[in-house]
Amino acid sequence: MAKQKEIALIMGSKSDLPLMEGAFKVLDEFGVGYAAHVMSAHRTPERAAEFAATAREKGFKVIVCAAGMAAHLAGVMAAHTILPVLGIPVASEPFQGLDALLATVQMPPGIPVGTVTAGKAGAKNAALLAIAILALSDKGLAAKLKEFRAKQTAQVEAADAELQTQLASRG
Ligand code: RP5
Repeated sequence: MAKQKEIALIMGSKSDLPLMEGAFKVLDEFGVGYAAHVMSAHRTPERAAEFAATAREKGFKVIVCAAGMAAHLAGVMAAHTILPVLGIPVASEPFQGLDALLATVQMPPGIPVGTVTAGKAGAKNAALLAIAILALSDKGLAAKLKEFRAKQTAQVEAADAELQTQLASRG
């Protein structure tokens, strides 16, 4: 049986795909099912609204949106669903993502968007945050998330140990 797609990854343009690949990678590593689509708050407004309005009944639990410039995608999606919506601001010229950050994060009270780090780190963090939301009701996923954190901690500690060895060898 096909895996239930629990996370919807929506990008405002196909040009956002290289960034969104980071989210695919994390979700693949955790074995979480997802769907990915190109939809725009401005270029395909009806399609974006319809997707958000029907996402919950289709079994999605979190919607992640990546968009640049006047990044209204996450906000528009959030306006049409009670699912948690996470927004990744994408950097573009000439404001290097500050425009997308403000458009994504500055939602009016009542319609929240969980805005993550801009750019590539944001794609990874959005996937991890979506996993953390699913892990509230999925013990297997919670265990994987703890394992991920422990491994990450060990990597940083190993990097520090390596640095200390290098510094010591300088005398
Ligand atoms: C946004 O505008 C997209 O999310 C993309 O980040 C940006 C530029 O879009 P393209 O001109 O590359 O299609 O809607």
